[in-house]
Amino acid sequence: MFHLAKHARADGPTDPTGTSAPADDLDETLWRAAAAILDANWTGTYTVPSRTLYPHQWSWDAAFISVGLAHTAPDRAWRDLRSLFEAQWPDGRVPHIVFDPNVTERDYFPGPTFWGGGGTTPYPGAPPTGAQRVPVRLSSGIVQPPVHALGAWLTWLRAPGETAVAELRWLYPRLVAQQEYLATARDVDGAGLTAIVHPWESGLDNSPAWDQALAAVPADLAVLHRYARRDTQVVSSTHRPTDEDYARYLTIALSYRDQGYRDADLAGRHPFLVECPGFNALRGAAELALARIAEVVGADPAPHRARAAAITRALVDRLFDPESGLFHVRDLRTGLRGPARCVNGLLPLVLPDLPQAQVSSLVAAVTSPRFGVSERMPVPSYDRLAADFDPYRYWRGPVWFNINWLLWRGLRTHGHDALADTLRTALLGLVRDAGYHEYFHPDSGAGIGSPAFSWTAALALDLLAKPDDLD
Ligand code: 2M8
Repeated sequence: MFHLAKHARADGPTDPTGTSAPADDLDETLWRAAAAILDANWTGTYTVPSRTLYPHQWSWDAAFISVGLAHTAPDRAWRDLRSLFEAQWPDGRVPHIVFDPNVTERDYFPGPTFWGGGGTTPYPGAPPTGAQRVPVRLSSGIVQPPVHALGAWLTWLRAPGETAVAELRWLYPRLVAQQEYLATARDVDGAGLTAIVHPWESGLDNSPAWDQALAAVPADLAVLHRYARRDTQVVSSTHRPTDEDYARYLTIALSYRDQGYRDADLAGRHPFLVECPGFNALRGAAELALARIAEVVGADPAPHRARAAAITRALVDRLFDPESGLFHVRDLRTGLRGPARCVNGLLPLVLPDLPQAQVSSLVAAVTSPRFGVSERMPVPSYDRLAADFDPYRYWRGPVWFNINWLLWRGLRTHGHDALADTLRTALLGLVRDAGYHEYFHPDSGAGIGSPAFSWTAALALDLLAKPDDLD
């Protein structure tokens, strides 16, 4: 076990002159570089994913970031999570972006005006901000995968103590409300799985997983022309979604917004409703983390364990395809499972009670030519053998650090330690050679996107520390 306490600071920036030393000099260099990125991206109350591309707070980024901060600055990990949950809506949803009022609309699109349809309230029915200056931050109205209970639990494990218990007490009812929202308002088919209402809710925004369901949404370029798309002004358009797909994304978001972000009767009126295996696997993992948190704060862990087991069963029943050996998305508008083999189809590995047949099948996929992990390369975001595998375009081929960190944990959970070690070697090799990029070319390993990306740095800290607990 790595001596985490040596690196943990109560608050403020990580001390670059600290004298504690990880196992070897190379790791110390990597450690300090990662900690420095988290310092540079810290705003005072939370950490931005990237100063240049994502200048607000993102939901699942905050959870991954907390896992890294737990090693270097646990007080900041708790502050980050608190900051996000202070923007939780009354119905329990945790918005996917919480906006910084000091950042202009020009610096990120879609910003608060888009999501607010005028930009004056953080959620329908909220008191106005403006003149009264109600201290709430504006947000988007969609969600991201609920990795926060896991982030909170791992933060507690890595830096336990009285403060951590107090933070868990504050967070626990809010995490429960988040899960409750996803389990009720978003269980559109009543089969025990959450439906996402927008590809961006998956976190794997532009994945081929959504292509089949998206094809039914009109690509209305007039919608696109009403707004100024910013991403392609700062990143090559060959890396980002096509204009047609981006028009579909805006159309879906506007449909949800213009109906007040209501979830009742979604099936009859919303153009995109999909069950995602990655999202639901992480919801199951969140229940298991909540069971552990419940034990610390004096609540009953049993209902959380029961819910996790029910999610695992529903995933296997509804989203596993015995022919491909992977989990696939299900389009609730047609009832069809999507054909694309995507990395979200591997994520149920994070569930400890996944039946052995599915575990074996997913492990075989991780080592197959389609996803083929080696000491040189982690798992790509999409099937390498697919005709439309694209090494540059967002989530359609490149390697992402957060997904691989989750798979690393999943492999260890199921006792595949040697394969997990191979994956860890590959991940650390990537950042050693290329730096803490947002994502990586799946053949050359070259860094792409933001060069100082928070979750890459945060999760590399966790890999470097190699904690031996997997609770
Ligand atoms: C990417 O998503 C945002 C929209 O939410 C974007 O492309 O502008 C995704 O990679 C998402 O998973 C991530 O949370 C976000 C911020 O890092 O960037």
